[in-house]
Amino acid sequence: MVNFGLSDKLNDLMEVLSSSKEAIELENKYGAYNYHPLPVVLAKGEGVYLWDVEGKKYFDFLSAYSAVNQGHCHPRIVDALKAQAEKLTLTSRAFHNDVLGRYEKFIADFFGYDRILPMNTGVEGGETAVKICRKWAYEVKGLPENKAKILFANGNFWGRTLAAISTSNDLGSYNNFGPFVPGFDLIPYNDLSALEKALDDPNIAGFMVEPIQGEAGVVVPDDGYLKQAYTLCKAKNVLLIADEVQTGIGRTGKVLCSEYDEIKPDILILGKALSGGVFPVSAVLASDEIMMTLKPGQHGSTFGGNPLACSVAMSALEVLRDEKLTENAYDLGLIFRKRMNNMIQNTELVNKVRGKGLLNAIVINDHPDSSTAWDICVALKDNGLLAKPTHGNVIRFAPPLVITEDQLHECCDIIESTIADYEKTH
Ligand code: IF1
Repeated sequence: MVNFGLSDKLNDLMEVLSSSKEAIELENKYGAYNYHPLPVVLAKGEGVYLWDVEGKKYFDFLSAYSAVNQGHCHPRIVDALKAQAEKLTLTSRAFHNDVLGRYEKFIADFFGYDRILPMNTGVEGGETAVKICRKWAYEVKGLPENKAKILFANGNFWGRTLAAISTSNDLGSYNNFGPFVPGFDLIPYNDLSALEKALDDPNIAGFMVEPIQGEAGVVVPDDGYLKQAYTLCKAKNVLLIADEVQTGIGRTGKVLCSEYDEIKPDILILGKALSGGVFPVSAVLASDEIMMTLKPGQHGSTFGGNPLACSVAMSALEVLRDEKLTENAYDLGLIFRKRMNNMIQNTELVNKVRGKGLLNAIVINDHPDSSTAWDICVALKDNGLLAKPTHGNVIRFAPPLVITEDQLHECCDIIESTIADYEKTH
């Protein structure tokens, strides 16, 4: 206990404040500067709420980039974690375990695929999908060795590995990390004629795409884009790979965002909320024809498919289903965008709202390099709501899918009053 020579209450406050300041100082002193977090130190999470070390309560409107769809520390998921953690956490895939097979059947049936390859992070899911697509291209489609190409859309984001940044057109993601992984071509997002033209190349193996581009600023393509992209790919025997790491698990008001276009991606990548934010869990799902091109020893990971991850993921998917979180996301998303669109009528500061379900964003009417979006997020924080800008002047709003209608209205009140106050004072 540090004695600041003040009254007990003040002393306690100073103690906690110092711990908040201390936490940031420790990160600044010992951690890599690969993030620029909002100035808040969180200590507790429950449902839609977060508390900082000073005990201040916030609504979480980022959900750890859509990894906490089921709400922070969901009791059913935490219980599954605890129960498994006291039995068996990791065997490696050198041996079988009594959870993996049950999980594989559960998730394959849940999403309607023949097979799953379990991994840990979203980007490992993407890497796995790229490898499986290439393997299929050589051994099933019959492309010439090392000639397979996979198409990606401008503005894509699927992680930070060298393959992932090799497909990026965002300087901040790839600058000074070369040389890059070959075999990837970029086309404009939401542009079917560009895709059709690119598919004339006989060496195209796959098209990997997000149904809504999250990092690019919650960019929603035209209705039917994914459906028509799928049709174009099928006509050329090209695999459509859906990166649903951020849009999946109920986030956009459907279990998978691809469902809006009534398509079943050839390869599906899941991550983030597949574990409810309790543990790193990702998965790649595909048909027998595609998945069985991988033979023993050709791909894997130490933690991939570990009993802890499998138990947590089954529980996280049960919560999604049993608590009807997808339906809630759909219904509350309509309410949220209605309120935000009403807000736009009364402010110059925001000129657009976009999204599906509870993956939404507002576009700030200022230069992308301005600090306005950041400053508004700091003001939102002060008013009890945590959100973060993505790509300059876009603020993403993505609360846990457990949010109630009343809580949503309370958050809209906070957003509207913060925007109004900011506009008055700037
Ligand atoms: C960071 C962004 C979001 C993803 C999609 C795969 C992955 C991600 C659609 C990889 C990860 C995270 C990464 C995290 C911040 C966050 C993010 F801002 F970076 F782009 F959500 F939009 N596909 N997104 O969004 O999953 O390997 O991270 O588990 O790197 O800063 P991962």
